[in-house]
Amino acid sequence: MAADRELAERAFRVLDDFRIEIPSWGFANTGTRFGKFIQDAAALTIAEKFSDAAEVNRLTGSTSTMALHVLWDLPNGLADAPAVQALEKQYGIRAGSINPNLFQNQEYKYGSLCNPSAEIRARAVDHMLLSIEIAKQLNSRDISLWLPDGSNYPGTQSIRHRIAWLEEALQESHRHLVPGQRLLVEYKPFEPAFYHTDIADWGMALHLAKAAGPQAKVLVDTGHHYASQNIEQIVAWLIHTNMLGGFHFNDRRYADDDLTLGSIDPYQVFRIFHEIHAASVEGLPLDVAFMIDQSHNLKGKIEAMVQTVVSAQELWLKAALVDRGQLDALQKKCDLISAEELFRSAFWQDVRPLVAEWRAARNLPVDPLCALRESGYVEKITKERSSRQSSGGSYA
Ligand code: RM4
Ligand code: MN
Ligand code: MN
Repeated sequence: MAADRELAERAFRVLDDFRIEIPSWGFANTGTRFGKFIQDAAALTIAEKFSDAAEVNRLTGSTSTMALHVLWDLPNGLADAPAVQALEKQYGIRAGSINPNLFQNQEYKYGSLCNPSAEIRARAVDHMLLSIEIAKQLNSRDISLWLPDGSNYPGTQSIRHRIAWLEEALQESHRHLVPGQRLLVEYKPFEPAFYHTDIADWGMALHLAKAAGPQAKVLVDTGHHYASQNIEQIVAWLIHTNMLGGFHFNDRRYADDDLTLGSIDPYQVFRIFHEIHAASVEGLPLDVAFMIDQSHNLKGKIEAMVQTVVSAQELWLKAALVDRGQLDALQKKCDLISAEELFRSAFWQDVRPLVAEWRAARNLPVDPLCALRESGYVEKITKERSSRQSSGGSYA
């Protein structure tokens, strides 16, 4: 009994500390490069995105910030900041990471920060600076840069010149950060470019973050790896070098699928979380932003976000429950079977009753998905929003 109490208390502490940021674009109509299936309940305005985010936070208790994408959420730049601040107050959700958008302008056809034209590069840097200003206004700590730049045909661009332009652009952006702000550099192997991508992997992102300055770190989007890449090893390296800034969580089967976290390979999320817990127990410096980067073309958006956060809570707790003292001893002895069994058992342990206990203790709905269904929220917004939905438009 006492052991049960101790376990529950440990679990409660782990879950109390768990925070994961949800993306505004997860509530909007988004699609694949082939098309979008419009959903009647999708959010059309930033106010609706805040409202949906508040609902997810009410149900899960772990998502008090929402990532914003500059062009989609603040199309008028700084002029939109006061409206966002009002929504923060109204809904009790804070603006989270600010995501520059360097992938929609026609002039970025041959690149943004890496465009061979100095004029276009300068305009892309201006957008970075605007994003940093917006982040300052909104008290957002992180600017998360995902860069679409690259080329489609061999020999058509100087890969090296583009590296140098990118270093300059990131250094210039870094000069505008205030203390405490961070520039997170995200990588992705391909798409939209299909021959070379300027920030294709964690090595390139690590170099660029180091070149940019001390407030720049690497962002790992779990969907941005080739099949069978060992992501937890990349995470371990980034922790070791104190360069891990944050995550975009989602799952993948083929490429950048943006599927629900843990829906394809929950063991991988567990292994990533294990690296973070292990480093934290060892007292290593860690300052890692957990964010979700998912958009659902087919699933209901709020349901999918709740499902995602619940999966994250469960996997985070499972990984926290690995007996690290014992694991360390087994690793040192090279007792492979016992070490693996200990590790695997934590993964297979059903923590759902513990999470439910925590929810009840914190006045959260014990079954968030069921509570969402019973609340009538989705029906209500479906009625309110359906007549205004239209097809087409940009990605989000
Ligand atoms: C990219 C990348 C970025 C996200 C956009 C929408 O593939 O993951 O982080 O902002 O998609
Ligand atoms: Mn991402
Ligand atoms: Mn992506």
